[in-house]
Amino acid sequence: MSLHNANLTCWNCPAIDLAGKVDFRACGQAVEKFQKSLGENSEVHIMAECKRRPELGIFDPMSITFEECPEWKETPFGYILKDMRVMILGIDGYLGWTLALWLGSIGCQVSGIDNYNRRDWVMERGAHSVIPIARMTDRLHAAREVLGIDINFRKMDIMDRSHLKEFLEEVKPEAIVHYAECPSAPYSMIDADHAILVQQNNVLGTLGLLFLMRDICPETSLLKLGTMGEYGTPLTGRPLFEGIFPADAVLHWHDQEWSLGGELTPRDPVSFYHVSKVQDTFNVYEACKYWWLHSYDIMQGVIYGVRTEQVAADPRLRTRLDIDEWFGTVMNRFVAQAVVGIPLTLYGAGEQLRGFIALEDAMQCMTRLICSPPEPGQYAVVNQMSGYYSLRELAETVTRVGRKEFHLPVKIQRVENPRVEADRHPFVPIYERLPKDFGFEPKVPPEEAIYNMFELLTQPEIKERIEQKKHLILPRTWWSGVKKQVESIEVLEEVEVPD
Ligand code: USQ
Repeated sequence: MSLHNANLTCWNCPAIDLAGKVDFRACGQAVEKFQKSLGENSEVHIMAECKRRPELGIFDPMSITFEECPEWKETPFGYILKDMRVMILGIDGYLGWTLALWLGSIGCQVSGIDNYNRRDWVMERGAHSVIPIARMTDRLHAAREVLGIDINFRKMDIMDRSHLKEFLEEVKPEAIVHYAECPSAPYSMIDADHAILVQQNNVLGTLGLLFLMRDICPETSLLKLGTMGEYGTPLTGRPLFEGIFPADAVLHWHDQEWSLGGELTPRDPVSFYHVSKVQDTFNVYEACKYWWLHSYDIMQGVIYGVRTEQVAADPRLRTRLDIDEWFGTVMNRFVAQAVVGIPLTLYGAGEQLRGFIALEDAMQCMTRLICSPPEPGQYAVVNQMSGYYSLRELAETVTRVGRKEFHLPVKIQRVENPRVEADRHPFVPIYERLPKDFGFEPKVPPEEAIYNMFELLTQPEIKERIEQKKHLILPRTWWSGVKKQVESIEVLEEVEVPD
């Protein structure tokens, strides 16, 4: 079967040099449509050069496919540029470090920056990664020694544009993965200082990056992490399309109809952190429009898990895992709670529905997207999740695995919900593009990721690290600004755990 990106052409390739050789009207639209709009006898042709194969001279970028080009090689995730230069912003984080090793293992030349903000923010809250993580120098050393991966790392703040400019000029990345944001909703809701810090770091960091890309590497594809939480959970049950209304969506009002096709869908974020992601959406969307940047906005569901082959290869290569109220995502928190005997904390009714994805599956999606760069000017969106569940269902799954496989007396409790969110609502996420257009197949069911987490977190050293931070599990950050720890509403003693 042919790979999902076999028929893409140099038009999508980051090695192309389009400057001055392309009609502006070609950008942001399908090539076929553009050519048709010019008419058969048009004098306008899209011409380009290749940065990797200058011997081709000036040529029609639609004439060579990835499958035909010797610079693209086959991998299980699609064709990928040989030694593709991928820069990861936020390379020291939970996702960034995992992706660096993953991409290195399939032959990418990985570079990255980080200013250790995540380590600092977690420390500021008095918490720690319950999986101990090595210092960056030791991580880099271990990556070379154990996996033979050389990572070009610079300690740098994304806001330091002059140094980032130099690094971009030096590396000339062919894809940029942008993870350099503060990922926490509760952290952004602590007080004004934290809300401002999160929005400044996320929104202005991204905005500065867009200008640098315009000036240095406009052909590079940008993979920017958004969130499913940008959409909120509309009580009408309107489907959560992939960022943009599909061509056949229609607004019907006062006996008239308008097409919504191609417009951004409404956003209804659920914290000041989520608002920062919505602002990013607009900034990236505009940059693609003004400067022909190529971008994927990746609306990722709640992530969980600790395992990929590479991070499991050596204790020094492990990625972080947070379980405190600010930086721990719900599934990771549940497993940690189960390990130290705290009843799993369902906020409110526990009937909230969310999209989820395991760490390893998220890595697969990112790789497939890196392999299929968008067209010039294209702002594309994917909803990156492998399934959706109610929090109660997940708590039951954690309970089942914990009791059956690890003989732990796991219980579930309902606690006051410190957030402002509907805890009973319709939820119709559309997440078709990754499987349909990019060949994504989820490989890790929740049970398996939960099992792997239990295996690691029940190790005495890690269990002890969870015990040390037990007091940071019950939340105190209320969206209302109230200052108190949430109270338990009930412990669901006799919860039936279906097989
Ligand atoms: N929740 C509980 N119990 C807990 C922790 C959380 O019931 O102990 C509930 C929350 O009320 C919420 C849901 O679980 O309804 C998810 O909470 P979360 O803390 O796991 O995730 P969230 O704050 O939504 O943010 C996380 C990541 C963020 C990402 C987002 C994807 O931190 O970076 O953007 O997941 S999404 O949720 O789809 O927006």
